[in-house]
Amino acid sequence: MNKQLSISTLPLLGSGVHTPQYDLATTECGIVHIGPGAFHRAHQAYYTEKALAYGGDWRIHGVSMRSGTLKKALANQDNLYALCVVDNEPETHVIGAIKTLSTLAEDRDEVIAALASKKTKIVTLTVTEKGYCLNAQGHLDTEHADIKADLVDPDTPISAVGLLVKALKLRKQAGYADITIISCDNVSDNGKKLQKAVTEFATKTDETLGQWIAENIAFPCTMVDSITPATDDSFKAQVSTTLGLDDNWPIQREAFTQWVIEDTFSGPRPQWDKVGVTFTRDVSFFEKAKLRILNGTHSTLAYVGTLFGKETVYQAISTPAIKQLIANLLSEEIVPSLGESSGFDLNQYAQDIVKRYENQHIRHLLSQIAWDGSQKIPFRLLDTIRDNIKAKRSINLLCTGVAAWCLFVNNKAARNETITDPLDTLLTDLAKSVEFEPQALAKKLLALDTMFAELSVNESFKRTVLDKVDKLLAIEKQFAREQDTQERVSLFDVLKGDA
Ligand code: CS2
Repeated sequence: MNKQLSISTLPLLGSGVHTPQYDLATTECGIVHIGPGAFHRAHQAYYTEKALAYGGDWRIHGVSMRSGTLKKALANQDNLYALCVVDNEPETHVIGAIKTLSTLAEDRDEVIAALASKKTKIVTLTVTEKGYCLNAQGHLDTEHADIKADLVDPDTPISAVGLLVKALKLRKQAGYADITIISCDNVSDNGKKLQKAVTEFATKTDETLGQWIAENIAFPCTMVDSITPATDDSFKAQVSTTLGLDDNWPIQREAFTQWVIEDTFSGPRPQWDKVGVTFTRDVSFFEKAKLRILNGTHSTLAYVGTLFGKETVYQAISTPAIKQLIANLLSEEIVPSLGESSGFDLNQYAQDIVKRYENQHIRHLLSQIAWDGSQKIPFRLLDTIRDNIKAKRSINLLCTGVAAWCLFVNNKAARNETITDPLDTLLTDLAKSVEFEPQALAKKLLALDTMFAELSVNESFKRTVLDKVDKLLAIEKQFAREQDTQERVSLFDVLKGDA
């Protein structure tokens, strides 16, 4: 029976395990992170862990907006956890950067005090696309239930935006403007959109607060990247063996990791620059390239791969017909949408990302990437479609991902399976209303202007998606009949044609 990972059992770890290189007993928090999920613990917490070796009170106070699961899981291990790099050259790091974990519902006063504290100089967020409560135009969705509730009662916020405004109101009263708020989510222009949402919300409650935030608080844009599959029991068991200690919630990720941050701060920061973080004046090209090339192909793999019976990214990209589709989607439609940027070899960047998908050590479930499609697809595929329509380039393969999502929704609903998406009830009801007829459902989904905005009335776009729905259904039946077809048939040849 293993002992539990904790500060007191760290000395039992073998020399091959990287352990905190700063004093866990005396190093205080300087960062509050909202949404300490697997990606935060694999990415920002890793960089901060390494930067802590260069000094400063930069440990993290993690705040879960709803679930108390993480706080409970790490409570008896001093919030330490193992981060395992699963690649050709594996590594194991014990991360101590997270000093405190709170849950907003249970620890509201503690959370507000941490956000308002003079010691806190940075707030980072990974609340996923849906956590920003934005509408299809990228503005604060004042019709969102959480935003409406917070506007009625701004002193007991339940949304991330409302919580930030509450904290900034206290900081304005105390004169603590030296804080930077950093979105670390896959949202285009993430810092700008967060700043707009926060200032719009603040102005509705107190015009001078909105103005103070706009004039004093920096919301830098970022690009974040590292493939971080969910933790499963077999990985947990493997970590216990590796460490010789039990860890209730270890994290795994690929070796590749990248963090690009716009260099506009309204206060101090950890020495992230010393541990590989890139600071730059303009993040937009990095962010657009990653969102479209990686996340756009990820979502396409998730829905097309699931349709053809694949379970993981590796299985999907290892299927010749699907790999060719992704290669053509990149070369014919996504990379051309990005234009040129000096010193940035987009074709090599795209090839490197496909190579990352072929990492046999990573079991990245398509079902995980398929979550929240109504929130992800606008950033990952629809913006690229808009640019290609404007430039009169093909959108056939981009629309294939949208069509595959329509079929994904239909199949989940028909099997009475939960669709992990903020619009789950609406999506399921729409599928039922057309008795799971794919074409009829696709037409109803494409009419959702909260997701498709002006594309919901673009006849050419809708015709193209409906054409891909038909073609995917036909080829799905052929693949089901003849398993080996997946080796021979060129999905690209089937799907490249215009409607
Ligand atoms: C994935 C991302 O789950 C998903 O939607 O596409 O989490 C992806 O793994 C990361 O953005 C990679 O940096």
